[in-house]
Amino acid sequence: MRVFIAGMDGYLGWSLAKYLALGGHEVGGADAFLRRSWVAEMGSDSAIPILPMPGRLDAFAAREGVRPRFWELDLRDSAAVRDAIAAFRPDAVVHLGECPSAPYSMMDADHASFVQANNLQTTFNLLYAMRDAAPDAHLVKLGTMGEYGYGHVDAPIPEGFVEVTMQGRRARIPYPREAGSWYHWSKVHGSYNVSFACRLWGLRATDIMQGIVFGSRFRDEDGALATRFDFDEAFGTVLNRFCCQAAIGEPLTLYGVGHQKRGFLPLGDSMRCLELALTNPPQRGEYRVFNQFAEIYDLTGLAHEVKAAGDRVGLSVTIEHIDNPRAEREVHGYEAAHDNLIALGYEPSLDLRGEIDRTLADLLPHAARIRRHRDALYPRVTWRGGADDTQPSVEALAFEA
Ligand code: USQ
Repeated sequence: MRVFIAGMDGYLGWSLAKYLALGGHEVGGADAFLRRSWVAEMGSDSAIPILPMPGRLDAFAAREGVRPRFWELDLRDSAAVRDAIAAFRPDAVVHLGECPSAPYSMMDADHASFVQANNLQTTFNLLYAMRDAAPDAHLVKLGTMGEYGYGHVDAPIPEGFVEVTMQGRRARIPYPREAGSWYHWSKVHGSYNVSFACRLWGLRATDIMQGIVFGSRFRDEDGALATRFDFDEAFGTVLNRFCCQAAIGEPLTLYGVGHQKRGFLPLGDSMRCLELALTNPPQRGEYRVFNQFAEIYDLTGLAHEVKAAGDRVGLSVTIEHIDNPRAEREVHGYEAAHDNLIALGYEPSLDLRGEIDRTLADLLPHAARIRRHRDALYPRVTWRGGADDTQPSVEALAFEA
């Protein structure tokens, strides 16, 4: 299968390029390296050193004998995107080219606009390029479990749609979204746009509501092939940040009470799920939704798992509750379905301890690198822009079921 990865230089993008190429797929991709500059803007860097794209491709070709094709282009450039899709003629397009950070989108008006504009524009450019140059291809679009919100409805979250009875009649409607940042809302808007494009032009798409991906790799490999690993407050996600904090003896930063629950999955599970979605495409005109996560964890439980992993290798790890910079529920129930991928053969790996041990082992040789950017571990971006009591409370923000 010929797969085009939009955003091939990122944490997931580079991993997926390797994973699919190793699986015998023909891989092409594009990137403008914006993630590298966003992380630099946050005063940080990848904890694990990464090569520039030509070096990555050379290293992969030398080791594996195949070289993914690469276009250095900005996905906001519609003509460049169309030309690349027309040249590569993909069977599938995976859209990993959005700005994936909630805190980055909450910094100020300019960052809010940037994240939403970037994420909608890149999606439009891919949709139009597919309509014109690859109408039979399958779009795998990264959405997020965060589209649904957390704990505002006391019932399990379904996969995209819900059956309701309205005035005595049955209807299948999109599950009500209740995102918690401008970034997460950009994914909601993207979902509606992709769904409309399927109805309008007969495209086929899978919208992946992915949980929080963690871990440093999906297999053993040498440093030249490493994927990036962020730990700053904007581009590092919670479990990866905890591992970096543990590696340099900084306290694990639990925001608020710390009983937020989220769906998580290791990097290798994310790759496996994406391949399952790709190799089992929907029909022309079909828009489907997969919830993609392995397990739901409570953040306090995760912090204790990282502390225990640190103890196993002689680190002294502490856990600190800090004022929550976000507007979110800190104690809530959370259940969500993830049956669609399991029906396609996904077996969640369920080895949280092993993943954390491996991640810590990968990070410890780079402790000095992380320490150089330790300030980036502490949150400065707040959802309400400061301590203003007149702002709405989390309860007021929540959707009343
Ligand atoms: N949190 C802490 N301490 C930290 C960092 C985060 O307690 O040091 C908390 C946050 O307050 C939040 C939870 O951990 O309650 C998750 O935060 P996160 O930064 O790991 O994840 P989030 O902002 O939700 O976004 C990340 C990715 C995003 C993806 C999403 C999947 O950045 O691209 O869409 O995870 S999900 O969370 O399922 O929506």
